[in-house]
Parts: sequence; C-alpha cells; structure tokens
Amino acid sequence: MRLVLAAMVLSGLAAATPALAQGTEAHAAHHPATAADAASMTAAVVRKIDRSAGKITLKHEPIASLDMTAMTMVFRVADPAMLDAVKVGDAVRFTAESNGGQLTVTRIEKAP
Ligand SMILES: [Cu+2]
Repeated sequence: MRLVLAAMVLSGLAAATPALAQGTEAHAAHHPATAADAASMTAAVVRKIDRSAGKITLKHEPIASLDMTAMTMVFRVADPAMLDAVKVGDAVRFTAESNGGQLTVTRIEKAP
C-alpha cells in the first residue's frame, strides 16, 4: 500500500514538475557510477612528471586492489596525454593496474 501511494505521489510530481523530474532522473542515472568510480580511485599527490618517458611519480594512499601500502613511487601512464591534465604538486585521484608487473595508471584526475 505504501509503495502504491509512493508511486502515485511520484507520478503526480513528475507530471506537475517535468523539469524537476527530469533533473532528478538524470542525477540518479549518473550518480551510482560516479560514486563507484570515486570509491575505486586512490588519492595521491603528484611529485614528478616525465612526459617523454610516459611516467609519473605519485605519493599515493594505500591501493587495496594492488595490495599496496601508502608510498611514493613511479607509475607508467597508459597514455602520455593523460599527463597534460595534472601538474607537480596537484592533489589527484587515480586508478592503476598491474600489466605484467608493470604498474600503469589508467585514469588520473585532479581531486575534487
Ligand atoms: Cu605504490
């Protein structure tokens, strides 16, 4: 009964305020993915960038997926162009994968 009432209220609200309903729907659609991405990313500070070598030195927080404690270390980047989005001293968050023992940053962005 409560579900039916909620559905009636929601559909009534949607009909009465299409703009609001659309905004809410768009937010609900993108939010879960955003939250999951943020949770799987690791916080770090950029210490050094070597664009020609495609490498970046990060002082990073523990990375559970790689069983790694917090440390400062060098990573390869999947694409050197990724290094254009960050600079030394930036607080960032990133994801890294182990490609045959070679740790590679697959995504990096400035921390929000
Ligand atoms: Cu490390």
